[in-house]
Amino acid sequence: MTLQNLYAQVPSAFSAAEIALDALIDLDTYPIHDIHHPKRKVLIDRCRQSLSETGCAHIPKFMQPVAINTMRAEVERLSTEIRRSEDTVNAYFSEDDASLDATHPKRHFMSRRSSFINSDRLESQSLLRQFYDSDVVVHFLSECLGVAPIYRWADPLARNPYSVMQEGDHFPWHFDGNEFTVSILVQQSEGGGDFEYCPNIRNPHDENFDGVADVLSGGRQPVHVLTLEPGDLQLFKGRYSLHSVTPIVGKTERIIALPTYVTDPYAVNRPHHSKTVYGEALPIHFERESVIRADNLMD
Ligand SMILES: O=C(O)CCC(=O)C(=O)O
Ligand SMILES: [Fe+2]
Repeated sequence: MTLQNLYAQVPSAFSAAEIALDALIDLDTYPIHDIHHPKRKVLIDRCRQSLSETGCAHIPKFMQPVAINTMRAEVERLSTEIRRSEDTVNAYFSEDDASLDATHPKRHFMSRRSSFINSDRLESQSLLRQFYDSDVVVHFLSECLGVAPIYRWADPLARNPYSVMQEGDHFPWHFDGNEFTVSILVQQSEGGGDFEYCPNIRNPHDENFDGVADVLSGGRQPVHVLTLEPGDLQLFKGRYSLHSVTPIVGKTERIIALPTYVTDPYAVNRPHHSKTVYGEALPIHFERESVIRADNLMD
């Protein structure tokens, strides 16, 4: 098919913003599409303040209940695509480095068990994919973060997956390969499944290995806990804030959608990270393995 024919058949990038956003998001309460609306400005100011204080912003009931039901139904239909992985990992998803002292946080390995529906498995009409494709959403998030431009992530597996955690699954302390993550809770477990995080415990100028080591060995001083309700949105700086999800209690799965954003549109997860968390590494992960991280932080 020629490019011209293709353009005749699919929406352009510009018109991609014309998805029915009100079917996904509560635009009456959160008019993120209307750049002159006073409510939008108030919301962005609130998110900015919260992000600078705690590295995290929480917008209750951001999504329409019907959209959450549609996302839950998609996860049910995709249940055979769930990739379960069980492993021991350090907070950086890197391999052991015997040249470092045994007390170094890079040598602190923790058990982990979780499951993802990777982004490349989403249905073509997936609401999660539509949310991710919306330019209105990207610009709104960029303003909340006070970072521009931000991009959708090139990583084909990790860019907007569903995490589906079952009884006993847990995600120990770690940093993300991408800078910014949106979490949309689709279904809460009966117990556990709390998101714990240490705001901005590291930054591009300081890995703060002592502070990280303290939390890995049980220190609770910098730890915040966030409990989400279905439909809530959380915006989070996962590359700078050590974070974890506590073990799931009960038979109900915890389902959460995780659209992710970056400032470098090219870099992807390292192969070891991708294999450990998403169950596989694709050619792109090897091709871009040696891309230097803009922030020089360990991952
Ligand atoms: O499930 C969550 O709330 C966070 C998951 C997470 O940290 C990750 O996928 O990197
Ligand atoms: Fe994470």
